[in-house]
Amino acid sequence: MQRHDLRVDIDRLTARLDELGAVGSTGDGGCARLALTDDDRAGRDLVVTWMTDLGMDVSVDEIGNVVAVRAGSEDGPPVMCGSHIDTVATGGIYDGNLGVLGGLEVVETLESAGVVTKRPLAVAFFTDEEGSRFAPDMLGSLVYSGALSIEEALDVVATDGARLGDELGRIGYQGPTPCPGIAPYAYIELHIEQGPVLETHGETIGAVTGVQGISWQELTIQGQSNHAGTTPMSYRHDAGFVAASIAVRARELARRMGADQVATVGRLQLSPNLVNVVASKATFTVDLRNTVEKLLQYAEAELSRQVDEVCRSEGVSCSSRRLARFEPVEFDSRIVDLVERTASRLGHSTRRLPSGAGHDAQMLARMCPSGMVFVPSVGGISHNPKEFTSAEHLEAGANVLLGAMLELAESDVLHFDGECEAVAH
Ligand code: HGY
Ligand code: MN
Ligand code: MN
Repeated sequence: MQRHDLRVDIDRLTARLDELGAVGSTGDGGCARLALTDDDRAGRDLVVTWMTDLGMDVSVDEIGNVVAVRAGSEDGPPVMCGSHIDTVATGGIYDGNLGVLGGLEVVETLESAGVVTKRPLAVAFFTDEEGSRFAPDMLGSLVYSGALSIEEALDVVATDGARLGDELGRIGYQGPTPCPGIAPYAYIELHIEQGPVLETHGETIGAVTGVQGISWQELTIQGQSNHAGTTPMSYRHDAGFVAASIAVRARELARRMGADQVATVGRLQLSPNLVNVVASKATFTVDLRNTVEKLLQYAEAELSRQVDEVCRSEGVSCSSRRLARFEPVEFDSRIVDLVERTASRLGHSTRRLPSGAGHDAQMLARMCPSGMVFVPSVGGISHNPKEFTSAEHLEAGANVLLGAMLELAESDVLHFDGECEAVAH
């Protein structure tokens, strides 16, 4: 059979997605495998078993990134695919998992066909992509790419107070392979879109052009606890009111800016969190994103001005802690073209679009020509147990990954002169 005619086995891929999805199952069709928890360990053990069973050479690095390599007929940097297998607490079974298991499906398809590629192939999963327990997000691939030192990363403290290095050791995934990792020949990540664009336009494949900028901060408002019944409104220094006002103003700001601007207050704790006590303290997060760096900077500055305004008028203090800040990233046009060309060759409708979500690919783009393949999310839903992508679309995405990786592994489609064309910040 010609290599171009090879196709994945969708039943095998969906069976693995279901089996991994059952690890940390939340019982409602979703799963929760927060980074470096026992459930994350169980998911890691399962995927490493599959990698080993495929005869791949598996390595674990100092931050727990796992890279499995299938030898090529020649040595040299591998064509890498992958993603993450940690999830948010209300995770679905496709976010991240599809990119890793899609990569294993590519390898198993080649194994079954007895095809050995010129360049080695690698399938990776990166530690703590979600960042919801240990910020920032894409932490493992950030360390892999050399943009965050291993020392700093190991000392990151979780929302539950645990130290990252301690948790990594506890689950047995603090490996010997040094970071930064080897620069792949190229990197390509299959991922669900997690938004409504492909479904709305009736397209099957997204040739992802890049990733929008991400700004995460944690704000702590310090007011004064007081009696909910006896304290006149003019006497109050209500941290709960200030937090709520900032959430409303963030929403208003995104609405007023329009276009790609989004704003989210996703985590909020009040203290003492009692029905009859004016809150003395509020700790909450603000997630701002935009595809244009200058607009993201404007949103940050404008919100900060409004935070000062609200705090002054309520007589409370505010401190803020940066949790994550990534500028927008453009993917290498040669990879974007390759994804689009491969999808068309396979007869799939395709659209170019930026990613609203952060991904490990944006970190690998610092090291090598990188890009992504999107498949539609039903209802645009993600980070929700209802996250769903049809088997037909999963199959289409995995076949585009197969075709693109084969071309990268066999030819000089990149006419690669060793430089990354993409401008990653
Ligand atoms: O937050 C994100 O965009 C990704 O899911 N970590
Ligand atoms: Mn993801
Ligand atoms: Mn996610």
